[in-house]
Amino acid sequence: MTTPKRFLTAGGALPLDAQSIVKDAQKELASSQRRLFGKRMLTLGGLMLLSGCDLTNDASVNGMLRKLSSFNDDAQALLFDPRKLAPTYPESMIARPFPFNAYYDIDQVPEVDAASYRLELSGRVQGRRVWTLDALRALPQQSQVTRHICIEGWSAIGKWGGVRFADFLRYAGADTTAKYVAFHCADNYWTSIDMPTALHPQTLLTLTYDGGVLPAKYGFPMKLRIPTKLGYKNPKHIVAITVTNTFPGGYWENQGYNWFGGS
Ligand SMILES: Nc1nc2c(c(=O)[nH]1)N[C@H]1C(S)=C(S)[C@@H](COP(=O)(O)O)O[C@H]1N2
Ligand SMILES: [Mo]
Repeated sequence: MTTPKRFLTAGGALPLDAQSIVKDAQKELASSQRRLFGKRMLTLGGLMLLSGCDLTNDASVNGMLRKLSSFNDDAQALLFDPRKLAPTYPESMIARPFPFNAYYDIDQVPEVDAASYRLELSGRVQGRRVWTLDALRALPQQSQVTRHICIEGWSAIGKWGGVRFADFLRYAGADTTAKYVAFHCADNYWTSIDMPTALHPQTLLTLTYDGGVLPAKYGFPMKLRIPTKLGYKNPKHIVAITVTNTFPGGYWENQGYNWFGGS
């Protein structure tokens, strides 16, 4: 019988089983990543070689977990097909009432004043940097019925309407060759997306929900609705948008949620 390999730090045996933690993280990798490597799973040993990690201390374990996560981001970005559409549904399938979710309770929802509201653009933007709600409402609008999927284990079909985000970026003179678009929200939430997703035809800067003005709980005055991404990549109450080549991270992403967050 072989004894399990122990991992030693300068101070002695590692209290946590480094190898099993990394193995669990590896199992979590999306099946998309397996497709990328054909039928072969990248082995733990292979990843250790690639990343130079030896898993002998906490820093090394954390480094490996970060590697796995960014590796997953890269794989998802490579596999993202900018023309592939998320499913759409008949209006009869809309969930009523639609669920509310945020990192706080519903009685903490921010109240944004419509008249004084301004959407501010920064970074790689040549054109108009300050937008009122009326200016946004004056742009061509469209709506779609899609499924919102939350990582916490629920999904619901809803109908959102607004401006195609790719069009908005062009109206604003944004550099669409930049890598990222970041969003800051009235409740201090923030997230960011890759440019191919920003330009996806179903990514909408939405101002309405189910035919009416977007209610406060669903993100008044606007929610970026991205049906190709998980719920946490769909920011509500957006007040600032930055077009940038510097990786911006996000509220949940910086706490370990996968940054690409494809659904
Ligand atoms: N500003 C802001 N946007 C946010 C969040 C948040 O807490 N604040 N939560 C996200 C998460 S995890 C989900 S599932 C959806 C929920 O949107 P809903 O309340 O319209 O269902 O909003 C996303 N966008
Ligand atoms: Mo979510």
